[in-house]
Amino acid sequence: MQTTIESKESQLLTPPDGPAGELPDFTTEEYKDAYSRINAIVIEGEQEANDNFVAIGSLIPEDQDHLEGLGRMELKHKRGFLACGRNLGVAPDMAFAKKFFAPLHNNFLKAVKEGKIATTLLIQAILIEAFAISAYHVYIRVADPFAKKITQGVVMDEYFHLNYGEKWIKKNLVTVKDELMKANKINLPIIRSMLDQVADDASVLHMDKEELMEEFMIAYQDALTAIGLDNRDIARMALAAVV
Ligand code: PL3
Ligand code: FE2
Ligand code: FE2
Repeated sequence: MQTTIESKESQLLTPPDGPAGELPDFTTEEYKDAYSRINAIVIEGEQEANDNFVAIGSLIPEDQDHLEGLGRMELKHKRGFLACGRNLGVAPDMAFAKKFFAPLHNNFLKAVKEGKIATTLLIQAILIEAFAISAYHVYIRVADPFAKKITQGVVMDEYFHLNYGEKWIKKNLVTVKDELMKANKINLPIIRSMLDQVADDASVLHMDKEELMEEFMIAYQDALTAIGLDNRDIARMALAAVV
């Protein structure tokens, strides 16, 4: 068969075989039911991300304006995901999403009260942002065309948020390393359990759990490298997800 440039391009655009690569039927009740929880999780996650960046701004006065700017980006993301649900005729289950975030959110609020900046940044700018980046990457491959466009715009911004956390922690690493390790030991297992909780609904959206975990570990380990940690520290931190 003669291969034209055009057909090569379309091969590249064809998703891989298997359920995670095929587009789901966005109109079924099963899809909409799963979407009502996943959509709520991202809406709540974006709202809490705004609140968290504003709270972190109160702890780092010299960056307050910048952090409030990051928060405003999160509110824009929230509006984008609200539109995704509306577009599919789905009402987000916000009560479910609030419960989903509660353990991590409570730890965040406690760290703010105690003035533990590194812990707040680990939770919001590293763990939550890496979770969002990985989930959005996987979702983009199987999203409806409307949501795909919105999510592509959002994921670019999330790297910017991750980058803020990386830079602050890197600059202060000598003094905050112990706090960072302790906070990671407590909060990485919570992220792991959030992933477990979302896996069944995600698979209805044709998002594969292994792929989600893989993407998360890439974003998380890249962030730890950018912070200036060595391979041994990174391995030690990542192990908190399994033990
Ligand atoms: C920070 O900017 C955002 C925090 C959001 C956390 C999202 C967690 C994602 C869970 C799985 C969602 C799959 C994507 C579906 C999008 C409708
Ligand atoms: Fe966001
Ligand atoms: Fe973000």
